Amino acid sequence: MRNNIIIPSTPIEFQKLFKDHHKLINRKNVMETKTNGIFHRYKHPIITAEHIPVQWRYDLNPETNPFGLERIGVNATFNAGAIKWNDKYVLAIRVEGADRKSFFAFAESENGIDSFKFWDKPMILPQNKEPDVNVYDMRLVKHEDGYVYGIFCTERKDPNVSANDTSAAVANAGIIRSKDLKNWERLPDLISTAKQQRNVTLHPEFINGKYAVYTRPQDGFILTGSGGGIGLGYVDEMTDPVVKDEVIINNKKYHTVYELKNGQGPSPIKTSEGWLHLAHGVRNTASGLRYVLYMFMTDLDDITKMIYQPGGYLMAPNYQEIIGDVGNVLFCNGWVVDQDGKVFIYYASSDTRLHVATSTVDILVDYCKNTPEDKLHSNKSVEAIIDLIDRNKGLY
Ligand code: M1P
Repeated sequence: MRNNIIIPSTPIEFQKLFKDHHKLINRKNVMETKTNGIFHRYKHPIITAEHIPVQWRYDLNPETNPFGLERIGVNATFNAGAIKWNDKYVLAIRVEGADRKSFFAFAESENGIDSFKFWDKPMILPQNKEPDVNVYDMRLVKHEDGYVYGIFCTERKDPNVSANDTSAAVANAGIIRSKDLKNWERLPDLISTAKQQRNVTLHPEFINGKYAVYTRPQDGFILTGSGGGIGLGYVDEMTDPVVKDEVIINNKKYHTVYELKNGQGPSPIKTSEGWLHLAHGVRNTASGLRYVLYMFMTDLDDITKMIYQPGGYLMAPNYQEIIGDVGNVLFCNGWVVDQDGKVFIYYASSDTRLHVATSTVDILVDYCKNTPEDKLHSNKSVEAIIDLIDRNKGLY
């Protein structure tokens, strides 16, 4: 029986956990040299479950944890809202525990590509009368009214199904706001005519004195049903967030990368040529849903008007990103633009880990303006290639 004796953990073993964690979070990231010119990926994911501080997961007291066991497991870190705040790149990360509950935890970095450090504690979200069961995918947006808004999905069990149905849920947009990212005020959840809402975010400027919100009206929890598409509606006061005059500005469409559903990513970036949008598009395949990132631009004066939409995707999961808890998924709800026009795209792969890709405003505008649009027929796609070949004659 001697071989079965378990030796209690000692403080030395905890020290190793801290040492390994320190090494991981201080690891330098490296830009991948292979690029299509539009964006650069980076070698390492910027946040994984292993980046979660040791003291959030372990009871470090040998008296109460004699075997040195992990007490609270973290399953995944993904889908982060992003903002530049006091010269730091700050992320509101979706952390999913081993118990499947998602919550938000903030982390910051000096350079936006590595050494992200979590703030002291994860966030306790202020609650409304009906508590959130699960929360995720926060968009952070600095609005011209002076507040930073955090708009996220709040999920609760569907009250209108039989007691046997333990998985039907209702999703809506929860709203908080702050002036310092530390003290948050909870506002009422979004009030719209759709049965469910996900992927909601705020336009950073007033439009005719009103708040403009990007929505994704949907009938069901997974499938959008008769709803769907990226919507835009108007709210008089965020303290009474009733969406009025909602229109669909970017619909799902047959035989595109957003055939089944789509959703606005982070709030759009203002450029001299229009508003840059990043979104996700979903289609069905024999191996399940495939989520990719795509872009479009809307008019500076009329934000309901699409001015450019390149065909196809900007980013799709690569061979490492394709595997995870929910495979074949890229999702983005946070990006940051620097004064010099550099863009940091914080995207997650397969609902498991968080990455960064970099580009610039000028390059993304050029990409939107000059990539052929999807003309919805194979022969039209071939015509675009032949047009390019002809224009390239004598150039190679
Ligand atoms: O699992 C993929 C994504 O599914 C949902 O996105 P959508 O509402 O567009 O289908 C969200 O749960 C998202 O968090 C998740 O990454």
